[in-house]
Amino acid sequence: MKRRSFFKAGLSIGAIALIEPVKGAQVLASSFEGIATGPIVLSTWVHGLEANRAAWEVLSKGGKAVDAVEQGVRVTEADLANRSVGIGGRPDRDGHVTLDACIMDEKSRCGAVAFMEGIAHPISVARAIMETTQHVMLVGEGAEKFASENGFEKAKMPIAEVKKDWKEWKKENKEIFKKPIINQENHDTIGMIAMDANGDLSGACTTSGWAYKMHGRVGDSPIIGAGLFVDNEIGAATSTGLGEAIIRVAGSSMVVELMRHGYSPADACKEVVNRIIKKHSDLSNLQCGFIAIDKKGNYGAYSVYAGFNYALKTASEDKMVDAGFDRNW
Ligand code: SD4
Repeated sequence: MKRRSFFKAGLSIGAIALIEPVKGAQVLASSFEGIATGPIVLSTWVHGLEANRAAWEVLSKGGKAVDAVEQGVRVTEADLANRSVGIGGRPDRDGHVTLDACIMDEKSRCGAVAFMEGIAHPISVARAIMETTQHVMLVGEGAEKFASENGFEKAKMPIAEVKKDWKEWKKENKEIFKKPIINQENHDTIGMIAMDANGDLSGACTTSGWAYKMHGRVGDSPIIGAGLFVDNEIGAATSTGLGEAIIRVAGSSMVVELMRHGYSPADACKEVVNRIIKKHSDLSNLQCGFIAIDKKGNYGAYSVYAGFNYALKTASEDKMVDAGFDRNW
């Protein structure tokens, strides 16, 4: 079924009352979607507010979206209080903090790192892979070697407090396959998507992944098409939540593809969430959320469970917005 985007460009952001429906069209607007004129940046979760402000430093001066998203998520990577991204991230079950990140620009160029340890800013390594190599993704030791050879800052992980928590966790979870949970307390990945003054789109996603995961596990966040996708003709999307479920539906690329076929960003996110719901008989602790923006500045988000929100920044807005959701916890 084809859906149209029912919003007329040129109006303000966010709230229902500010969105003028195209004559005769059904009004689908709600608090979890809206439209922006001019540059816009969206990112997952509340740490996105600070990250968006760094991105805005770039966007408000006429800078490129790709620079904005890199600068933006670096703030979260450096935030020692964030337990799912960068230096303050939680380790896997063996005590290693393994980092995943990817970036994609308006020319559909992309770069990614996965299963990389000891480097402070995985997103910048991903960008360097995109810009200076013939490859898209480097993992593990190869990514670390590339990062050291190119002078990227190192960092000791896990930090002391996180190591202490992990030791406690180990004591309580002696069975090897005790399932760690990803739920409303165990998230914080940052996915950021932006449109610059030129109308170009880019995105970035960075995480230390599912806390206490199996050593070697890689989630959706560094996988182009799963954790992030940008098509400058259509739009951009990024995700957060249980990576395994997002990979199964090629989540972010599917959101963009649905927008290509006329879905609004919020409806595209909802459709992909519905596919995830259909494919899983056990939805306990299965939180996944998507945020998306289209080429006209429409934006929206949707998640399996309540509680997912995203940070929005434009010339006139700087706020958190609750995503639409399928169910309560
Ligand atoms: C992962 N999607 O590694 C990430 C985790 C996440 O907020 O988003 N946490 O599966």
